[in-house]
Parts: sequence; structure tokens; C-alpha cells
Amino acid sequence: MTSHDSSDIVRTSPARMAKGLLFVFIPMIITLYLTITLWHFTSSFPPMVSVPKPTPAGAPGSPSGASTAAKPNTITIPAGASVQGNPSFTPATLTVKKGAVITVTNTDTAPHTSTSGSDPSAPNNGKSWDTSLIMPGKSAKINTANLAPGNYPYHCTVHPYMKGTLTVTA
Ligand SMILES: [Cu+2]
Repeated sequence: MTSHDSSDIVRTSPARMAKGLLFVFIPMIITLYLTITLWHFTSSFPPMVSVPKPTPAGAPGSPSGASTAAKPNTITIPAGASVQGNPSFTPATLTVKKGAVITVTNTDTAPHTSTSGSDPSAPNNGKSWDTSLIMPGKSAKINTANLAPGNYPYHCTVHPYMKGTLTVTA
């Protein structure tokens, strides 16, 4: 009965195959799920990346960069910014490396935007970026990955006298 033996092998193989595949795919799916979950978690807390705060005191091993950047890649809209003459964006000029993702935080009581272009009538108004309305206490991101190095004046569409400059370096 050799034919019985061979049919037995044929019948068990798919079962083993399925088991093997399950052992491969279940950990794969779990890993994928965890990766995606942690990815979102990590990207939703960008300030946590800048943990090495205590190092700049000593910092003998880091001669490059990290010298002047106190609040890297951050623009703050201070309270009172909606009143003409008050500081509108701090720092007024922010310099970042191409690819940096800037967080614009509105600490004022009025909604504001950061919109590229020197004013709402500029031909390039909003062409490079537009956060749209940032509500009080909220923040928005400006991604510089697709911006060519250079100086970018920007303004607030709600209060066109609110102006700032973003400088992107290579
Ligand atoms: Cu505004």
C-alpha cells in the first residue's frame, strides 16, 4: 500500500503548510500593527525627540550644530499677536534645514494662519504652504521637504500685518 503512504503525505502537507504560514504571518501582522501604532505615537510627540537637554552644558563631543537652536523648528504665535504692532511670529525669522518639519503653535486667543507669501495679494500667496486657521491653543505643521533653499516671507491671512520669514537652507 505505497499509494496510501503517498496520499497521506499529500494530505498532511497543506496542513503543515498552513500552520507554517500562520506562524509566519501572525507575528508579521502583530509587528506591523505595533510599528504603525508606535509610528503614530512617536510622530505625534515631536518635542520628545529633543530629549538631550542636559548635554549642551558639557557637550565636548559635539562641535557641529546644536549651538544656537534653543527651540528648533518651532514658531510661536504669542498672545496679543492679533493686535497690529505686537510681535506676530516668534522668532520673526526662523532658519531651518530643508526637510525639517516646523511646528507653529498659536498661544493667542484669536485664530491665525502661517501662509507663505508676503501678503494675501502676493502672486505666490499660499503656494509654498498654508497652515489654514490655527485655533487658539492649537498647532500646525509646515513641512519643508518640498521647499527649495531660500527665504520665504509669510503672513497671517486673518491679520495680513502679521509677518514672518522662514529661511530654508540646503
Ligand atoms: Cu493672525
